[in-house]
Amino acid sequence: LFLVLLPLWDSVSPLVLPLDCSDIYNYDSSQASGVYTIYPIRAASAVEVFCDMDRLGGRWTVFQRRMDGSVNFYRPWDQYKTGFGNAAGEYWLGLENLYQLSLRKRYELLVDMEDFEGNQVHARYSSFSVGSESAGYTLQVSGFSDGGAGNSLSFHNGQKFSTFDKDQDTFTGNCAKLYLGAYWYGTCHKNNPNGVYRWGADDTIFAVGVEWFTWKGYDYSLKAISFKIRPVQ
Ligand SMILES: [Ca+2]
Repeated sequence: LFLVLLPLWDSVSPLVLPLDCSDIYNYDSSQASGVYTIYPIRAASAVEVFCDMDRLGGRWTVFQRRMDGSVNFYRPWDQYKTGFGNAAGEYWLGLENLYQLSLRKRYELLVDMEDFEGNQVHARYSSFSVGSESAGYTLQVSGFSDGGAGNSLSFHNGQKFSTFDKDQDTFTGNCAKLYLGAYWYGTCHKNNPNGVYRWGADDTIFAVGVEWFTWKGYDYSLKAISFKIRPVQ
């Protein structure tokens, strides 16, 4: 009897490594927003992440965050694959982690953003997943609902991820080099969250900033943007 019950008990125990912030919340719903360790792949895959336990019911795993321009996001493929930055500040969780999470659960996506005047808007998508590296870490996103930001992401649905040293976009040129970011570029972008942090309105170089076109256009670089996912219940 003990041998039968042990796995059942174990499956709801905090001793099981959390896959994402939703697991952390479900073990203890009093947990505050902050930095936690998750295990998107297996025990050896420990990675620090910011968990948003407040917005729209919480349980969000933040996989991209810009907030102060402290981290350089113009980085090569291997770093976008594995992740970089600081979970307490600006960071990218990593494409392989996103793929592994997508394998295990069905996720929704929330994109929160803020300008330098203190305005806050969001865009929400009821379905989000990232494919395997051999498939180019292809983005699948659908089910838009507007929180004032407009829909700048559906344009990128079905696109592979590109960095300056790995051009997988559908443009004749290299979108990552042209717009100084790394993203699921098509021909090229309607949002550029991994672009140059340039503190607000700036039209000196076209569309290279941290932008969300349907909210602020191509000549305004946002103060903050974050991409966060949680399992669909
Ligand atoms: Ca290209």
